[in-house]
Amino acid sequence: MKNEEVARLLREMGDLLEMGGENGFKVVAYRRAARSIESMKMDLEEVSLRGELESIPGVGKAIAAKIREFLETGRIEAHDRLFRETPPGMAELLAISGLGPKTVSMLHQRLGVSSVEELELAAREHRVRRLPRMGPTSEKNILRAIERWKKRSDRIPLGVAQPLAEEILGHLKKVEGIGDLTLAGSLRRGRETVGDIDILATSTEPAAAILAFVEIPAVEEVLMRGPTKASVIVDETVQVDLRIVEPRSFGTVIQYFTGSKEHNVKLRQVALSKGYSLSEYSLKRVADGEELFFDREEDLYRHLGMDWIPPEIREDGGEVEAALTGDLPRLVEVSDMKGDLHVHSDWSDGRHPIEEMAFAAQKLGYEYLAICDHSPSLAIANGLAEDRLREKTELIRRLNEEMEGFSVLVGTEVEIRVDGRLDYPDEILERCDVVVASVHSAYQQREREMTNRIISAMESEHVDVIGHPTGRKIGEREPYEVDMERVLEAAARTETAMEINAHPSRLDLNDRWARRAKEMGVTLAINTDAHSTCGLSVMEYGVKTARRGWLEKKDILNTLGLDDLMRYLDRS
Ligand code: DGT
Ligand code: CA
Ligand code: CA
Ligand code: ZN
Repeated sequence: MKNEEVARLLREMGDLLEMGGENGFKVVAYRRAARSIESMKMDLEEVSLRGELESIPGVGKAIAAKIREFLETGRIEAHDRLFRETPPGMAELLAISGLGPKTVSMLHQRLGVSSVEELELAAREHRVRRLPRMGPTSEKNILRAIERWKKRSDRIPLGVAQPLAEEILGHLKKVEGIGDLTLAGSLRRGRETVGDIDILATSTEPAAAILAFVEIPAVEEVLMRGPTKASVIVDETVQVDLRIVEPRSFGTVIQYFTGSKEHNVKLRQVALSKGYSLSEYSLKRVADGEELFFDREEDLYRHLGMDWIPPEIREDGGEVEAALTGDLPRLVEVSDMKGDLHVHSDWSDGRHPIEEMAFAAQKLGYEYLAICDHSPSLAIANGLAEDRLREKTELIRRLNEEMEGFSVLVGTEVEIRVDGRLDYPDEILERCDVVVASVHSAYQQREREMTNRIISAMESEHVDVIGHPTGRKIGEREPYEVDMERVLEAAARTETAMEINAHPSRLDLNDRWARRAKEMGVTLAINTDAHSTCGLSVMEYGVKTARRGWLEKKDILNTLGLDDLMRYLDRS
């Protein structure tokens, strides 16, 4: 689907124009077109083929021509030109949170600011507070946002790295001579961000394998190339390392390169205590220097007197001790998931109709899907007024009569308002099968207020799940200030499930809080928050996060079959 890319470019054009001092209809037109294209269900290519581009709200002759240009050439020349004409530092200013194009334009015109450094200086010298609509507080906020921007990590989100890695594995799999092939490093451990992509393989012809690797079309640069290993760059900034390994030590090598470093240190201690020295390639008996090789990881762990440890928990968080005593958890798996309790449809800000979401979920082998559209106060996401929710409920009832072996559940993602009240009255919530309650506003509240706000939502007997409980977006937005220990205590007491939002930019709760929640007796739910049928597939990231939090099937609400789930939801 080209829709998202086109919408992004058009929106960027609006921003760039506005930064350049343009205002009025042109800026508005680009944004309006971007919005309609984003929420459109049909593929732009198809619309263009039918000659109907101009029937899209906000798209006139000029914008339609630009869309056609993109569909034919993959670029929009006017966009590239605007980008070239904007001083490079200014586009970067947009990445400072709280700064929109209008403010950036004013900063440029009044203070001559065209880079983050210049903005920082201007704020420190108190020149910013003298501008219209600015003051000491906004100056302080800008400085704080700049600090955060400087600390932003260049680590790659799991949701970007995993598909890239799979694409590369797909190419390598077809190369002559390659035998075993696996991911290693933090990506195999399922960390929420990774420094690079580590791949290990065996091959009867290492040189040919390395050659094939550096020639994969996605490779943009070759950093290093030797007889058995190479490092390349894909997707502008992502480093991929490939190592070709001897088959007889494959198990030992993948163990080493899967890490974590801390886990490996602990494992070497265990080896020493049993009279072995563990290296990258082998296990050596200290007494007589005899070297043992393992082609499978399982055999290495077993030889050290322990169970095989799933990569996700190899972080020196007690897993080595548990493996030695046979007390490892049986971690939850994607195939344990029986449904998804938080997705959106085109009734609010989702892209696809309820039927399509339901069919897609059924195809994944689920038994149920809860359609949780937004509530009225989230107007930008087209939240549902009460009568529309009733209408939607009717539609779901009819749909359920048609579907076999699958149930669509009536849900809502209800706003937790600033004061902790919910955005629908009790009699509406009562009629929903599943109520997810979430915070989408007033992120700046103080910790006490935010904590109490979420806890009061949990006190409602209708609330089943707290959605994305800390509000963070990886690399984009810090979690809001909240006393999570108190929230989890309340979750245990009120028997409210905590969500692990599986969207790779959220993963919220994160692995550590998920583990803490389990310790405190809280039930978790792993939900995708899908806004389209493709969005359902991010479940794997949520499950990885749950596994990193040591969670088992029994800790997770939506591993229950439909009947057990309904009994659980109806209790009170
Ligand atoms: P990343 O890439 O920063 O997300 O994290 P990792 O864990 O993938 O680290 P990376 O790519 O530097 O190395 C992959 C694995 O190799 C790492 O998890 C453990 C192992 N390793 C690398 N360097 C060392 C080291 O100096 N000591 C030990 N014990 N293991 C190492
Ligand atoms: Ca790595
Ligand atoms: Ca590496
Ligand atoms: Zn949502």
